[in-house]
Amino acid sequence: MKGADEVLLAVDVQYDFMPGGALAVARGDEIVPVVNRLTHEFSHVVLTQDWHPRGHVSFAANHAERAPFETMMLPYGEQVLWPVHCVQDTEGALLHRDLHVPHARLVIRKGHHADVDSYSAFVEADRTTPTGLTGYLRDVGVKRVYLCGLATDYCVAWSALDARRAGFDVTVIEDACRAIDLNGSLVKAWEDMTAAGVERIESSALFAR
Ligand code: VGL
Ligand code: ZN
Repeated sequence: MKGADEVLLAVDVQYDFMPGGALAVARGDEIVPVVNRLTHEFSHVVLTQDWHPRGHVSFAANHAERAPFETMMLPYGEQVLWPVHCVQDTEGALLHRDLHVPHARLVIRKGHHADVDSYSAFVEADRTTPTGLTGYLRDVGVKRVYLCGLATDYCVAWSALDARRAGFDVTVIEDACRAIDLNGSLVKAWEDMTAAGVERIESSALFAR
């Protein structure tokens, strides 16, 4: 059992990222039992929840003549335009009901500012607005962040990179993640994470210890 200085961050295990969801991640549902097994190994679990207002800038539908998965320049940089997903207080934004994490301490909701996206659980896409997670984790003495969830190449990768920037040791549990994989984003994400010193493991490595 992992102690208080190691946190499991389960990213965006929500219906809109499951097969059939608004922004479906292929085989995203397969991670749920893996994440459930993992949560038993951690006394400290934190969840994230993508949580957008309906008028969110990342939705293609909120821009004239734009289609999902195109990119667009916004004041803070290039933004992928997504199908409408994880709208606050909708069914699609709910955490998967089979996710069993009674002891999760904190749910960080991100992407709630209408004009800024936030893949990262730590810093919004303007690269300046903190979510507060860094402060929380430092305050409670966390040294290493283990990541699982959806999607590997967006919210998991951005969170992993920001966790490194904040000075945490970081491990991504690969078989407890699934990717969107848009225009080579998955290969790029792993290149960036590896270069940043993110450790990459399979969940079996944790159960064997
Ligand atoms: C995500 C795209 C848009 C994710 C969230 O959870 O990876 N991807 N919003
Ligand atoms: Zn989103």
